[in-house]
Amino acid sequence: MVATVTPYTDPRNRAAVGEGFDGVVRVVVNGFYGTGALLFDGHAILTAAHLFAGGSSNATVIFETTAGSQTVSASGARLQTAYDASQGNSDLAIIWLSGSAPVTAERYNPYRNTDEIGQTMTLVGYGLHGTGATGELNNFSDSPIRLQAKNQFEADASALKAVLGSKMGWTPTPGSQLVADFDNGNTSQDALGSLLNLVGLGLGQSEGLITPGDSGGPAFINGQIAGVASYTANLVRNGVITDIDNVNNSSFGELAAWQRVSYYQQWIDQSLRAHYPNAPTQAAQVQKAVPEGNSGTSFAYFLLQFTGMRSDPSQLLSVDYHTRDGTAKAGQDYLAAFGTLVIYPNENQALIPVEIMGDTTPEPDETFYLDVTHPVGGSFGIGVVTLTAVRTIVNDDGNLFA
Ligand SMILES: [Ca+2]
Ligand SMILES: [Ca+2]
Ligand SMILES: [Ca+2]
Ligand SMILES: [Ca+2]
Repeated sequence: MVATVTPYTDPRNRAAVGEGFDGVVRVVVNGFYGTGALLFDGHAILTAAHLFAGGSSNATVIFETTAGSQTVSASGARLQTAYDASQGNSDLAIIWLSGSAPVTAERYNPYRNTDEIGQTMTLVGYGLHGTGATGELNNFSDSPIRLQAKNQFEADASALKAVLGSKMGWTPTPGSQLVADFDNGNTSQDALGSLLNLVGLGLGQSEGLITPGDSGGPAFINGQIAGVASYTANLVRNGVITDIDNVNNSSFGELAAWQRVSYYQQWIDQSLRAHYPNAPTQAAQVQKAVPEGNSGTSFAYFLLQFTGMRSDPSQLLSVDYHTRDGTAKAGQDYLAAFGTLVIYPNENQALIPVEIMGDTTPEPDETFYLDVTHPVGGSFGIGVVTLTAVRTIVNDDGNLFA
C-alpha cells in the first residue's frame, strides 16, 4: 500500500493484525491485485470496478486476521451500473464471497454523512510501498504488506475540472469523488494549494497516498468506509508543477481520488439487500428462532417496516440499531452488529442481518436482542424511544446431557 513519508518498515506504517484493519483484504482478479474492505453483512467486499477491467469476475479474497491467512473465493461481482472507466466515475464493485468471512475479520459500515471534506481519514491497503520522496517502488518481490497512512479529504474532484478544464482529461461527476494530496510540509509540493488554493501542508509523518495495488482500498473516517481508492494524478495549473519528480508515481506533490461512499450508499445497501440468502419479504416470514449452524456464519434477520406516510416522497427514513447480549454473547455466539439502517424512497421496509456463529458444540438455546433507536422521518409511537426484538439461537448439536 500506500506511499508513506517514512519507509514501510517503520511500525507506524503497518496495518498489523488485531488493530482494527483485519477486514481490509487483498483482492486478486485475473492475476492482478487490489484491495477491498469487508462490508457489514460479512459476506461482501467493497472494492473498485477497475480491478475487473479485463472482463473477468473471478476474484479471490485473502484475509489476514488474528486467525492467520485465509483465502475465500468469490461467487461473483457486481460493478456499479454507471461505472465509466474513461471518466473515472462510479469506480465501485461489490464482490460476493462464496462463504462467510472469518469471524476474526472486522466488518465495516459505510460512512453515511456528507461532511467528509476537511476530515482526516486513514487509508489502508496492499499496494506497492514507497516513500513520498521517491514514489512507489516497483521492484518489491516479497508478499504484499498491509500498510496504513493518513491524509485529509480537501475537495470534491469536480472542483479540479472546474479550474483546469481541458487540461484535465476526465470529468468527475460532481459530489461523487473526494480528493487528497500528498504533502511533505512544503508549499512547493502542496498540490491542492496550487490547484485549488486550498493551502494545507499535511500531517507530517502520518501522511500518505495510495499506490498501485491499493485500488479499491478503504479510506476510513471513524472506522467507517468513507472512500474507495480509485486513481492518482499529478496535475498542473498555470505551469506550476508540485509533483516532486514529475512522474505519476504516488510521490509528494501528487493527489489521489476516492469514490465517495456516502454518495453511493443506496447502491451499496440495496445491492446487499438483494443478495441476502433466504431473506424474508414480509413480517410473517421472519424466523424468531434460528438454527445455530455448524460452521461459518448465517443470518438472523430483523425486519423494519415503515407504515406511515412520507411527508416528502424523496425523504430517506432511518433508524440506528445495535445488538445486545442476552444469554447469547457477542463474539462467541453471534457477531455484534450496529449501524444505521436507511429505508430509501422506493422502500417501505428493510432487513437488518445479524451473523450467527456456527459450531458443533452442544449448548443451551440462547437469546440476544436488537435495540432500534433514533427514528428519522417517522416515529415508534408516542413516548417510545427504543424498539427491542429478540432472537433465539437454537442449538442444533444434540442434547447437552444426553
Ligand atoms: Ca494532504
Ligand atoms: Ca496539501
Ligand atoms: Ca511523482
Ligand atoms: Ca451447531
